[in-house]
Amino acid sequence: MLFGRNRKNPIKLTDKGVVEWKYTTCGYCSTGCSIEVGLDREGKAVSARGVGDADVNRGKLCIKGILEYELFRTDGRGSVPLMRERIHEPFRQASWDQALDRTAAEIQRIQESYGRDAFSIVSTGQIMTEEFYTLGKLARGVIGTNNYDGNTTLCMASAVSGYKRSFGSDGPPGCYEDFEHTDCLLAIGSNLPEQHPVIYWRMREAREQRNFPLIVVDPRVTMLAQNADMHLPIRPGTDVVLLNSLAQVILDEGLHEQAYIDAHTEGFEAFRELVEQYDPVSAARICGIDEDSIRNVARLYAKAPAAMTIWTMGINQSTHGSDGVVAINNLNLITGNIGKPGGSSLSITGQCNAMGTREWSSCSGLPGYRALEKEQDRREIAEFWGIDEDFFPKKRGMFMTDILPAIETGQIKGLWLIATNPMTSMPNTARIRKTLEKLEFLVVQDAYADVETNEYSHVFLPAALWAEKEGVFTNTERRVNLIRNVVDPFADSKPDLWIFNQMARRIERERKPNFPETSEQVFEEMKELSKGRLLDISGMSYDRIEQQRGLQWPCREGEERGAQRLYSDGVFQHPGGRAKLIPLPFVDNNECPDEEYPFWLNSGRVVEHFHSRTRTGKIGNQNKFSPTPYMEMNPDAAAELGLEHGRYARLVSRRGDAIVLVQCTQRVPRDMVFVPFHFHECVNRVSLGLLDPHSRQPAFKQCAVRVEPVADQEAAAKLNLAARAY
Ligand SMILES: Nc1nc2c(c(=O)[nH]1)N[C@H]1C(S)=C(S)[C@@H](COP(=O)(O)OP(=O)(O)OC[C@H]3O[C@@H](n4cnc5c(=O)[nH]c(N)nc54)[C@H](O)[C@@H]3O)O[C@H]1N2
Ligand SMILES: Nc1nc2c(c(=O)[nH]1)N[C@H]1C(S)=C(S)[C@@H](COP(=O)(O)OP(=O)(O)OC[C@H]3O[C@@H](n4cnc5c(=O)[nH]c(N)nc54)[C@H](O)[C@@H]3O)O[C@H]1N2
Ligand code: SF4
Ligand SMILES: [Mo]
Repeated sequence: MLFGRNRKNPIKLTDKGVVEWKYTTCGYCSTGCSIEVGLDREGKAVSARGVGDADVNRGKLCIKGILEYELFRTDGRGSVPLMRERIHEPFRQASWDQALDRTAAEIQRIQESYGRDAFSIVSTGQIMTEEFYTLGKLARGVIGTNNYDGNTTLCMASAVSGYKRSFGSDGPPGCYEDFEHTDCLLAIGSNLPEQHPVIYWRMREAREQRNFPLIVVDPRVTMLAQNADMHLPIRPGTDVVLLNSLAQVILDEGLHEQAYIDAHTEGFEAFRELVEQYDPVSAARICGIDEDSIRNVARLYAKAPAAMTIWTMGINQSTHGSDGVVAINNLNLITGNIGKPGGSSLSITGQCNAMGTREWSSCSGLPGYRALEKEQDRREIAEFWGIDEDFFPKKRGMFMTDILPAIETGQIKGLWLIATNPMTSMPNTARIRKTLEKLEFLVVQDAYADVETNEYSHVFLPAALWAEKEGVFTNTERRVNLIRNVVDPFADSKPDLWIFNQMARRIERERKPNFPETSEQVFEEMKELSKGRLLDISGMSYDRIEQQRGLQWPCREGEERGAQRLYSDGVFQHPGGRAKLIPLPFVDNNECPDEEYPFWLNSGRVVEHFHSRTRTGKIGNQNKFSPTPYMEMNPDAAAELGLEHGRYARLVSRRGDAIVLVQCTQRVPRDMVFVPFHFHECVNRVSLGLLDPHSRQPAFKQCAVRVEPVADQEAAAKLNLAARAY
């Protein structure tokens, strides 16, 4: 019977007529999977497959990577430059010369009228590293504005800040192979199976071999939590308290590595004194994790021959984001778990090239992890670029989250947005809208003309996307991987590199750096600047990267492969070479639930969508899984308010409101709702985004809301549909 049915409907793979496979790297998340895109006889991208001998993904891809080749034909792409005198008027098509000339003229007008820093630039984590380096050269070396940052302030700023405070430099010290050596894995505020599916698969494979304990800290019962040995449903925003308490138990019970602490760290006494206040009984009252669980986890972690911690936005997007990262580093320093196989503080990065911007964009300083604050760094770069050292400011300027308020107060008059969509991704949409409307000049450079932020622009520059161009990305484990140019740019869109180079020609300055034309030439220049530094890439070349399916830095000239881990020798980047143990007192400064707003609002992501959905919202097989804005809500809480699964409800905060579909699930506790942030006019209409004092990253994960039933379901459905945008 079964045999017969199978014969009738045999599984058949469609022959898509692929005649050539081209090597590239996925452009969504920071896992960094190697992909081959299949081209048919007409050169059209028709298929994709994971690269089998790539160490990162070993042939696997997630749903986004598998369908990524469909991007080249998605709706809403920018085909020609657009211009208008005033926002909200219709755009008219322009030539590249017209659009670039107008932008250059506006930049210069604003700088001459209001000062150099009155024109601001905000970029992304999603263009090539060569493009980042070139943009940095343009922003710091030609335009000369100090108000230059990226959306990584919404994402990785706390990790960067925490690494710098503990180790003296940015740079995740571990790698994926650490899963194959670890004896205990602590995952904090990270939903790996949905947000980094292939890293999750690597972790699971390793765990099936050696069955090490997995402890997940997350207020939601995520897919990762369901797979854990222990799930700690922490009270939002209190991870520092839990981490201080783990350290307290470890020190109190003498489970720490005194020899490592003595040889490689400083500040132990002050640290020990502070954590004494965080005994498990006191800590449990604040963080909501019972005292015995705290003790058990501390013992498990400290007694494991090698233990590692991974984290993502549950830590970074908090008013204690930077402190949370330092607390993780403290834990690993006192247990001697840095730079050894299976022992690490591994921040799981977000966007495909969030690392590339940290390393090379000059957003937070100068290229190659150099700082504006250091005279020698300023001199080196000024000489290399052939410009005056005095052209550089001596201190970094504003972060993205300070740039927008500075537009509000009139300090900043012009803005250039590159591959970021703050109308959807920044907290408090109403405020962002007013801010953008206030600008004298906004230029939006994006692959999609229908990106929401473009409603507020004077000039739109259509950019080529992903494998329509060539360059490198750096992934979570510091692996530099190559994107080969698979197809031509869509219509008259241009690679971001080309756009930056054109702009450099149009800004008048006495002395200007040289701007090489091809990405490979730019890469060669970066190699030169990386020599002898922590992020040395001088041993790499495009061809070698492709052959090896990605190379990790540092990879020095003449080296066959890069280093898997940093700080294996126990020498850190602070002067004197020691890591710092930093005491972290906790102050509760969140907007917490109260009688009027009784729920925690938590937000994040789902596997099938990427951010503001400019891409995934248009790929049918991805969009169909969650086409409309919705909210996870505990069924008991819903019943109490008379809300039903599948009906619309109104989410209200002190900032605004949003209409969402109620999805009843035990995944969230009774006093919390969770909303994916992928939809325009949705969760960020209500979010607050208090800033971390060190990293200036918004606490997207914590604020207070109430939920109201909606009588007119039909009207709500319309509003909800409007938020889909695509
Ligand atoms: N499919 C898909 N994958 C992506 C992305 C995408 O948009 N879609 N985006 C990429 C990017 S840029 C990023 S930054 C990463 C983000 O990757 P993740 O950080 O893994 O994803 P999020 O859903 O933002 O948040 C993770 C978890 O933090 C938890 N959390 C909330 N508050 C707290 C808290 O106070 N403490 C703790 N411990 N946890 C808390 C949330 O409940 C949530 O489950 O994903 C990357 N990968
Ligand atoms: N409530 C809430 N808000 C959040 C978060 C959250 O968890 N909750 N997470 C935050 C985080 S971690 C992040 S990273 C941000 C992301 O926020 P954004 O960066 O604003 O979101 P994206 O939709 O990724 O925007 C990237 C834009 O770049 C365009 N693009 C893609 N490739 C190219 C290219 O090659 N060139 C050019 N020029 N354009 C290109 C895309 O079309 C898209 O419009 O959102 C943040 N916002
Ligand atoms: S796991 Fe990340 S890098 Fe890999 S295919 Fe999926 S989205 Fe792309
Ligand atoms: Mo992110």
